[in-house]
Amino acid sequence: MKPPRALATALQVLSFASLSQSLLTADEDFPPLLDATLTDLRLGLDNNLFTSVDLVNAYIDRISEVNHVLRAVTEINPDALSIASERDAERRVGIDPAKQPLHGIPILLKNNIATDDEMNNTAGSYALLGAKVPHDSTIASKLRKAGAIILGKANLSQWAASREAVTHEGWSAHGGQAVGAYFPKQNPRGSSSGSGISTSLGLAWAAVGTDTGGSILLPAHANNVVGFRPTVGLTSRYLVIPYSTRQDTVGTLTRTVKDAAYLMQAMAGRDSRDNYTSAIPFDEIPDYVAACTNSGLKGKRIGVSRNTMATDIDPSANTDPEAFERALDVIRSAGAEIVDNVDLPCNDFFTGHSKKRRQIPSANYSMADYLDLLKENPNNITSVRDLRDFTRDDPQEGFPRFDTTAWDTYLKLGINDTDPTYWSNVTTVTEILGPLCFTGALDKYKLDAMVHPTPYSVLMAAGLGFPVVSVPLGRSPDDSPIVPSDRGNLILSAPNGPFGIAFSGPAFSEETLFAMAYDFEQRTNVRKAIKPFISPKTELSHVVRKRCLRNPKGDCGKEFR
Ligand SMILES: *[C@@H]1O[C@H](CO)[C@@H](O)[C@H](O)[C@H]1NC(C)=O
Ligand SMILES: *[C@@H]1O[C@H](CO)[C@@H](O)[C@H](O)[C@H]1NC(C)=O
Ligand SMILES: *[C@@H]1O[C@H](CO)[C@@H](O)[C@H](O)[C@H]1NC(C)=O
Ligand SMILES: *[C@@H]1O[C@H](CO)[C@@H](O)[C@H](O)[C@H]1NC(C)=O
Ligand SMILES: *[C@@H]1O[C@H](CO)[C@@H](O)[C@H](O)[C@H]1NC(C)=O
Ligand SMILES: CC(=O)N[C@H]1CO[C@H](CO)[C@@H](O)[C@@H]1O
Ligand SMILES: CC(=O)N[C@H]1CO[C@H](CO)[C@@H](O)[C@@H]1O
Repeated sequence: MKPPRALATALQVLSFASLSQSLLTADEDFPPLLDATLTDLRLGLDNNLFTSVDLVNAYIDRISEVNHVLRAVTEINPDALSIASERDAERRVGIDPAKQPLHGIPILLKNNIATDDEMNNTAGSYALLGAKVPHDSTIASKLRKAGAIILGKANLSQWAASREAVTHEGWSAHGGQAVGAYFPKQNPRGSSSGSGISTSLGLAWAAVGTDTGGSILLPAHANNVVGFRPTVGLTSRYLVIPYSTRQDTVGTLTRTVKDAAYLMQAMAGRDSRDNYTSAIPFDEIPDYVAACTNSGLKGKRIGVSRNTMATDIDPSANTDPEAFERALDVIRSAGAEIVDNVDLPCNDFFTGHSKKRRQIPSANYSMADYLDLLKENPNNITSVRDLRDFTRDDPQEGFPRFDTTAWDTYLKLGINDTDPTYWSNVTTVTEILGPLCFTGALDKYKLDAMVHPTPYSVLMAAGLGFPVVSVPLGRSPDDSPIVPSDRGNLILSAPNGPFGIAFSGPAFSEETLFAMAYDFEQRTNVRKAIKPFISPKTELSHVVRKRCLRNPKGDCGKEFR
């Protein structure tokens, strides 16, 4: 039987369209780099629509378009293009994307995660410029094994915010002042500032950050990206410039929850050179990517602590109480139970007169241990005292406008973790925050997690070393006030300022956090609706077109004829 005439014409048009598509590549075939996910990039690479060299070129062009304003990236890996062309050659021979999902994918590292290559690892200082590590940090080496291309280093609040008592967020002596892209002079929050900005604008597929007390969560919140802060010990800190051994954790800034799962999967695991990783309770890291399903919230019990949200923990916070209530409705409609008004009796621990006590857990600097590992150390820096002295003496370090008050305090107290009172103080603190507060509440109310506007999730997790994931929730309305930062010439909140919502759980509950965060993200999907006011224009189509015009006979195939 012949198909009716109209249908036949439609079929003809269809097949003509797909035929012309296979002959001609259109700009729309390339994933827009502002939002490209790992799946988008994998598909394009694995189908030869573009190469890793194209990707690296596109990202370098995008960085150079905006970096003079945003100062998000401090160094580009001089070897990035040659590594990309090695990955391209490997892909032509054949790779197993299931085994190496990050194969040929460019990422940025916060400039405190060391690589044994041409790049510096300075935490944004001149003190460590030119210093050399004996080999890659464990994180960098795991990422390379997963096939990733380390594209460059991202700016940060200098020394991950351990230099000044009140930090200039996003500023480092060597990297300059990083700013966010959602309103002019936006405080990008810190300390993984460049990692948040770069990820949000598609200057790389994703970025790695570190979190001691909000350093992944707050930049994720302010820059409209997903921030994943794993349990301290899930990722190795070996050859990562430390702030506090007890609190530091290496995590991710990505545009989607599933991309965080891919990146965490590549980074998590035990490492004999960081004994905190021996606390990992499973022999094999759970499948975080598989945990990302559309029923991740179903049947979960999730607590909300109103007394935590009433504290002055972070008055800045571009938060919107109505958006948060709507989020609770989304969570309920996904089949989770919200257990409201959970009492967290430790809130005053973080505020008012007892504020000082929260410094106890951070008092140890393992800085000396890190410095001791350096193969080359041009300024002979071996201790926090040397760092403080160098910083005060070298005019490039911006002292005294940028001070050294946090170091001064620790040096004056003279305490470290060999002090007999250190560990008993830590035990006291974790008891107050844990059984008497957060973990106590999880047990008492039988909760899987708690949910709060992101800034309210920071301190408890930091004190306990627990995991948190922050997901974009909204933007401040056009009539919201313009609030300056208390440090630097920056704006803390203003119209269009993004904010996030955070799920917090007990130690090593990452798999459950991924499930809940993914489900929530799929139901709300707000990131793409929030637009930066400045954004690079270079796309993969431009780079591929340029390559094909230059060398039409190369491996261009039928593109852009
Ligand atoms: C690292 O620092 C050295 C010393 O200042 C500099 O010469 C070099 O260009 C830097 N490396 C990169 C990749 O920027
Ligand atoms: C790591 O080593 C320190 C100091 O030796 C010790 O106090 C701590 O309990 C160890 N951590 C783990 C997770 O084994
Ligand atoms: C560092 O120490 C070496 C060896 O003692 C010395 O030659 C060099 O001048 C010192 N560098 C600085 C900047 O003090
Ligand atoms: C650590 O503290 C102890 C006791 O307060 C002190 O004797 C020791 O010198 C300190 N060590 C370091 C590396 O500062
Ligand atoms: C432990 O706490 C006591 C009392 O608050 C304080 O005097 C001491 O300096 C603390 N020790 C350390 C290592 O933080
Ligand atoms: C790659 C890049 O643009 N680096 C810049 C980082 O910031 C410093 C100081 O502002 C500039 O000198 C670098 O060129
Ligand atoms: C400066 C300082 O106190 N460093 C100590 C931090 O903790 C490590 C052990 O984790 C000690 O070896 C350092 O001496």
